[in-house]
Amino acid sequence: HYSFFPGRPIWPANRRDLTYAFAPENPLSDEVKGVFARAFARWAAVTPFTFSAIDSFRTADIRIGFYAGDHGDGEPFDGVMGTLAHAFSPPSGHFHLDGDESWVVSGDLRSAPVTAIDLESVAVHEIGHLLGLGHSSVEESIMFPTITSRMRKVDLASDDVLGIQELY
Ligand code: TQI
Ligand code: ZN
Ligand code: ZN
Repeated sequence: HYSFFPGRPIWPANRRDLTYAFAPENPLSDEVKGVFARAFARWAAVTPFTFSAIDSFRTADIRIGFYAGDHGDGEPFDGVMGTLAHAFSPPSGHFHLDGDESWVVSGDLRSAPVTAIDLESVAVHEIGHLLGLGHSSVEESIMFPTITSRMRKVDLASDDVLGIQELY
């Protein structure tokens, strides 16, 4: 079953068209940007939200960056494996990914390195957190707190949809 953050924080009712931007210090390929666009689209399909990429990192609602190790928010990343990414509860919009991971953007996960992590799977999970979902006890759920290397799980389960539709 789905859960929420303590105090049930959500994006306020006048914030449904959210913008996102990538940290200017690590330019990303269009392919990587496309992965995030697809991940946002999965949530947009079942919520009142729209998500648009903009150039201005400073003014975007959701700010996405890849960082290695200590990156100034008190939650340092830990190198390969371990913590992969973190996102903060609404309406913070901070979405950080561990720059030391072997992120897989496309292609065959079976031929990827043993430590490869599917970027879209992690992005869909973290966007759930950005919107206010905590972890779920349902194994099929995107918000179930287990991901293994070379695993791909990108489709929202009915538990994820019920949870987000209770919030919005
Ligand atoms: N990052 C954790 C996560 O996103 C950070 C975290 C731990 C967290 N407890 C939390 C965030 C409670 C919000 C609320 O869950 S992670 C998974 C999963 C991670 C973990 O790098 O460990 C995924 C990133 F769910 F599989 F464990 C992506 Cl999909
Ligand atoms: Zn961080
Ligand atoms: Zn999580």
